[in-house]
Amino acid sequence: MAQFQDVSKQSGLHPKPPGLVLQYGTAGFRTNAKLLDHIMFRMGLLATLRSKKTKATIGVMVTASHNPEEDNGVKLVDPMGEMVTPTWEGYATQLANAEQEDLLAALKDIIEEEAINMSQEADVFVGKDTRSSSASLSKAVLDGVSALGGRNKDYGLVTTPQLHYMVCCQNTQGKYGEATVEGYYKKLCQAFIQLTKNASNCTDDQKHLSVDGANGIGALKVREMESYLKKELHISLFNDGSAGKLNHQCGADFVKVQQNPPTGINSGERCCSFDGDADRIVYYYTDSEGQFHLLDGDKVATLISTFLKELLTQAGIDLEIAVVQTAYANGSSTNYLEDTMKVIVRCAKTGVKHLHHAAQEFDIGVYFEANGHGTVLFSKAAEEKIRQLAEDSIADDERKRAALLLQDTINVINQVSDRRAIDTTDAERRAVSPTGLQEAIDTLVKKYSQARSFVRPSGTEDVVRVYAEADTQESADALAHEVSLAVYRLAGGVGGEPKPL
Ligand code: G16
Repeated sequence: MAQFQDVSKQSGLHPKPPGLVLQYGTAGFRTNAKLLDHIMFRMGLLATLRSKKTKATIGVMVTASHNPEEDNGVKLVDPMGEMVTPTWEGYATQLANAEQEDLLAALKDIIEEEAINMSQEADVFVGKDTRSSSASLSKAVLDGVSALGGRNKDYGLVTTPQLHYMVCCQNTQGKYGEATVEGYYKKLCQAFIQLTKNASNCTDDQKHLSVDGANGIGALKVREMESYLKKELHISLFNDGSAGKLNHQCGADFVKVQQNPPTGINSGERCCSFDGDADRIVYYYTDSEGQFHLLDGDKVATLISTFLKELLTQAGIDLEIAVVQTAYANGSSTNYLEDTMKVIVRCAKTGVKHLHHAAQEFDIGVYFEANGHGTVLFSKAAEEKIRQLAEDSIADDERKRAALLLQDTINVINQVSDRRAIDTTDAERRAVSPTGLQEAIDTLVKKYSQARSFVRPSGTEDVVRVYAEADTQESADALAHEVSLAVYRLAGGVGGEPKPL
């Protein structure tokens, strides 16, 4: 077939280094940018197949998010703006690792397995972050799309949530919004303005926010969005990419891990940080005694679910709210949600796709990873109940006002989503291999009060992540160090023993 001739020809321009094996990780492929040209071309091919299969537009985002500048990566976006389905993650790995001479066979295997009609048209939306490698890598994606006869729309520099939004708008024929960057700003900002107008007692001070753009795409896009906010929010932008390096000493991951403000921000009140593709956000402030306070994903989920619960009570609407967390959620946030807020709490594996899936089971599913990824999902039935009340001419004013606030909330939330020596179970909270590691962790945890610890291989970086909590910072740091040493010894660590924190 002519299509496959193009693939053969074009793939020669994006050759795979022989023997290189890469896995589709937590959020796609991610490694040093120099190793990714063939992956990008092949993900262009795969996105085209996925589009033919689903008869819908598919998204491809070129970004390595919170990773250092020299890395890059790719995330695939499914028709409703969610992360690509797990079966296709498997195909992505197969296609990525096929040696050059086996590429066509690997492609045909997927076509056969999924019974794809190759005469079906295909559309792929492509976006990229500000990394210097992103321009040529996104070009490789576009080459892959055209090699299989797909149509593409190159959105250029966009945040990951913006690309998810475009895909969802396109596949809902504009019902979700207009599939342009301007449409995105208009939809979100109008809802935000409405929400702040309806919310009582919003002072001028509360309308100011310091934003750390992580020297990445988030900074560019916040600048663009500012005029749509019509002075309802005054933004001071830091780490805007004009001087510093992407994610270096700044950004959501830095702030969360270091529990400190980023370079450039003299954190007073109301600050927030994005990550490198602006799909994470954490908030923070420093109190009058100079103490730094982080409002991470756990805290954000708690605040949002409290807010929603109050509105539902005022509106008199009976809807089930659940909060989905990961093993990284601080134990006291889980207790608070369950015991005080009386909301259902579920634990899912790390990765937005897992949380998203779990959140879809409820009328309202609030999901946040502690690192700042998250959103709120409203079921269609929940949206409908809220809409009916908002439009009900005989409902009393307080109930209607609550319903209108809930509607604004729905609109302001972008609902679309989203080492190997260690193997885990129980939503990654317990290690099953290597032998003896979980027992060692259990013994160490018992030495401390209110302590919890777990380890898991990262799916985005070549590291093992160690989580520890305890009643004091010193104990948590000491436990983290002891668990790191256990991992190092039992799982064959490299690069010298971990140092105390
Ligand atoms: C991605 C995923 C997140 C995950 C993070 C870290 O985020 O979308 O769900 O929490 O990786 O994953 P890991 O601990 O496996 O390295 P991002 O912002 O890096 O794309």
